[in-house]
Amino acid sequence: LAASILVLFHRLPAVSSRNIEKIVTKVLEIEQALLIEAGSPLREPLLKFLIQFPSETLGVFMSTSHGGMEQWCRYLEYVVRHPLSDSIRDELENCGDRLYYMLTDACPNFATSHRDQLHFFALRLVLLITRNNSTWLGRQDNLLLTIRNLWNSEEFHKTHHKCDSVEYSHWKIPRMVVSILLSYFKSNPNDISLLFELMKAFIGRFIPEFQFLREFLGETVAKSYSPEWKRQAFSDFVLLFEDVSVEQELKANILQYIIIPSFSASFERGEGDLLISNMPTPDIESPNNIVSVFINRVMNPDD
Ligand SMILES: *[C@@H]1O[C@H](CO)[C@@H](O)[C@H](O)[C@H]1NC(C)=O
Ligand SMILES: CC(=O)N[C@H]1CO[C@H](CO)[C@@H](O)[C@@H]1O
Repeated sequence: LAASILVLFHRLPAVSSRNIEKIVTKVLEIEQALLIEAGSPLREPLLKFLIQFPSETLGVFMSTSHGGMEQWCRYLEYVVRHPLSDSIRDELENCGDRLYYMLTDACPNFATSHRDQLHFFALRLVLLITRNNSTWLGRQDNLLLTIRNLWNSEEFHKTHHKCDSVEYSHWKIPRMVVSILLSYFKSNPNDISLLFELMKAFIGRFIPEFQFLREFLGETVAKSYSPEWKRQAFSDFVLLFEDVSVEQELKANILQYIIIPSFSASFERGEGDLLISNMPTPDIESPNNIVSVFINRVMNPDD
């Protein structure tokens, strides 16, 4: 019965956006009372109603009162992933600032008890948007910088290396962050330092696996990136190698996961000369010859 009432809802002009909060609250209460969620018969009728009011819907779901509530988050994720929800997805792309506020605690009104969930939820939404639109994050400077800083903070790595300090449902956060940043990198492959930073995923013990990152490095970077890109990556690596503030393990990972596989793939394909030097005679020692750079600056850095 409740489902048929909802089916009617999106046909009734009198039911307006002002009722969104009440209706959603009611439906989620019913689901909770009946202990049904994924298979609930109310989900789709409610969705058909909500997609008519994308901005009001997102306003309610990302509001200070509901933004960090798990059941609301799960329902919105269902909506955002649904094939009928183009209107919501388009509107969500306009919410970059809102997502930024949610991630940076710039909304003091959010209950602190919901803070972790709010961060998780904001990252989840960013991930869903980037999966759908690979260029979107490149236009969200603040958001991108915040997520990148999060990944580069020691605190983040300390927290997520221990499963007892993170709620079970938040174990996926490192993988979500890497996935978001990698998707940005794929559209901005000249941001080599970002790819280097992502090699922190292989330091220590994160709970999630980063198989997709390994595959990207092995298949895409090593096998399809140009010799010019690889030369640039190498010279960026040499600079980073000489920076004593960068931890050894990160340097080792960049070498192991990016530089060596990339160079090996090029050598196998006979691109060796292009890679080694852009000079016409690659065997002459020159600062541009990466073999001599490697020997002089990486293997014998004290000379
Ligand atoms: C993706 O995002 C960009 C930047 O926000 C926007 O201009 C573009 O229209 C979006 N593309 C699609 C297919 O939604
Ligand atoms: C532009 C784009 O890729 N849109 C897709 C986003 O994802 C939904 C499904 O989740 C597709 O139906 C859209 O076509």
